Amino acid sequence: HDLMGIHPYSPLEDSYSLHPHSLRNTDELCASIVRSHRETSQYRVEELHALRWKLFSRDEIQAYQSKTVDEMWQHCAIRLTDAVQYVVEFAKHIPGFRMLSQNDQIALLKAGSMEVVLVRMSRFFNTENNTVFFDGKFAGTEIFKSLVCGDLITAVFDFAHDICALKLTEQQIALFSALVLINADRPCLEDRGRVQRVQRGVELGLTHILHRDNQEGLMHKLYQRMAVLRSLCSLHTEKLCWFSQRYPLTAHSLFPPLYKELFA
Ligand code: CLR
Repeated sequence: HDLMGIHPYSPLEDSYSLHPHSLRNTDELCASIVRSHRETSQYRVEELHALRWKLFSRDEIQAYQSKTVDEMWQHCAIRLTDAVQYVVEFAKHIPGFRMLSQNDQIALLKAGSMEVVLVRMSRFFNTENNTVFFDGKFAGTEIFKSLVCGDLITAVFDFAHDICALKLTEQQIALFSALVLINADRPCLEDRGRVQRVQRGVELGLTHILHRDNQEGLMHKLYQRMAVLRSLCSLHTEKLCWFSQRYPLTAHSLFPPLYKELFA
């Protein structure tokens, strides 16, 4: 039963460059991860590029800033959950993911879905004016003022800026996102060995496309960014914890169920 989903990427074949068969498998793995990324990324880069000077007006910014803390949290939680839902869809189409137990799928999504949203944020980011595409227009950090978590917002914007500086291609973003998700070191996994086999396949895929793009040096940088992602997500959890203590009713009854399920 073990063989169905991940057989093509079994550890026996990890010297893929010497074996035409597994090279083909790696190509196929990359292609399906890239396709899945494309189909779940909401906007194409060209579309976002065309919109990049569509900014919020002074009055619109004012309106966001006059929201109460709980109104703005609820609003952002809904937007984030929407983004997370696309990441769940992306995960389901990573070869091997659906062959993991439901427990392990959920454990990987709990630990990684927010991280992938943050990787994806770089596609929605304009580095020229430090704005992110949010609610149909580009917004600077000031729009999130009423969340009262300025440190998190600043850190998240800095991260997006930093990822943009790597100038990743869509294929590199796709494979990097898959690697962030399929991580055998996440807590609460039942069958680490199986996750590890899927992870090896994705790692081979990323190595393969970086090699093809002549950018092997990026691998090291991407692993460094994974550590930053972990710290951003624990900051997010910390903020959510703070918010739920102060506004238990909003957190309990007005947050989307998926947001609570994954992050609370
Ligand atoms: C990320 C890429 C997705 C589309 C998308 C939707 C919602 C955006 C998110 C992106 C980036 C981060 C974001 C979020 C809404 C609120 C959140 C701007 C662009 C900011 C950082 C506020 C976080 C607030 C929590 C503390 C609740 O495909």
